[in-house]
Amino acid sequence: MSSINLVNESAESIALEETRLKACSDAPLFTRYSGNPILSRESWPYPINSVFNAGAVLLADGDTLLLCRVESRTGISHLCAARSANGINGWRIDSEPTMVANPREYPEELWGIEDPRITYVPELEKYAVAYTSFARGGPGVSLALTKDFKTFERFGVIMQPEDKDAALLPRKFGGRWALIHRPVTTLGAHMWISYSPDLRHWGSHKVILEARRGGWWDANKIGLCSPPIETPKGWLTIYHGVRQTASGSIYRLGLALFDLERPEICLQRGDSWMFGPEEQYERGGDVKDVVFPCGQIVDADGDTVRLYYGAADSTMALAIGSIRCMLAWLEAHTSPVEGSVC
Ligand code: BMA
Repeated sequence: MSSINLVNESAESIALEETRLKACSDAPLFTRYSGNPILSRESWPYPINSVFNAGAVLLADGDTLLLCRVESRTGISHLCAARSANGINGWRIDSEPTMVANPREYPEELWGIEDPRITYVPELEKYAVAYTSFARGGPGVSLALTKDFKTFERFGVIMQPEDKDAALLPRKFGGRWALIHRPVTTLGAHMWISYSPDLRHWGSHKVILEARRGGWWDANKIGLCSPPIETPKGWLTIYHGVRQTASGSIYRLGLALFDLERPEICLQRGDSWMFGPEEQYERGGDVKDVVFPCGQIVDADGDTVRLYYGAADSTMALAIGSIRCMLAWLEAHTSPVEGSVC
């Protein structure tokens, strides 16, 4: 398995170029960092069970912030921020949980909060954190705004159970905010978009990407991974597909592209998965055979993508890809689209 050593400054540019060339030809489109996993329970300043499925954002001071899902030894998850100057190592982890469930005020958080996706919203000059709130009714989507990842303005549950895998798009469309999410309905576990004038009241719900059926790698259950990336060709979107097998589920990653101005319109969808569990830390853990990104950072070159993903619901790992290559791969591997839903 090829991997790159980003810590070795002298080898970094060669390794990144190798990564780009390799990524343009075929899957996997992402090359794992050789020092994976980058965060694990041993990294933590207080006792935990596992750290995984972190949202990611580049802060104004250049630090990478990961808002990690941390499962404590009660089994309940909270969120904890880890900051690093290079996004690879030297993580400074909050000494206490950064955001914990508050079931007194938000009963939908009774069994914890999970899997945050972070979007910087220039119009609000705030980060929007869409996360899973978990309680008796099942998982739902909750939203909070923050400027500093220290205090959070909570909006409570914005999509009732069963719903998860949500991210806000960073700007309005025709005066309305847009949220991608994954409700489970009688139609199945598909990806939807909903619109809102105020981030509180949501409507105009539409299916945008359907789980395939039968033997497909993404049959029956899909969901958004990290927030879509804005490119000149459209919203480049990494999603997960869940393959049910006799020995359990396999979580792999695929690509789709949505219209820039009308994000409910699917333009392209890759036919095969482009990244899946291969390494030991992805194949074994609390939940085996899972790669689950909730965040990525696009570097200053506008092309290099640092994808941060939970591995086997146990640790955090990093893989490097390229927007140019993902778009080229999608062009070459797309299935024909009929109508506006892929
Ligand atoms: C999904 C989510 C993720 C988790 C994955 C694999 O349904 O709950 O948080 O990583 O399952 O267990």
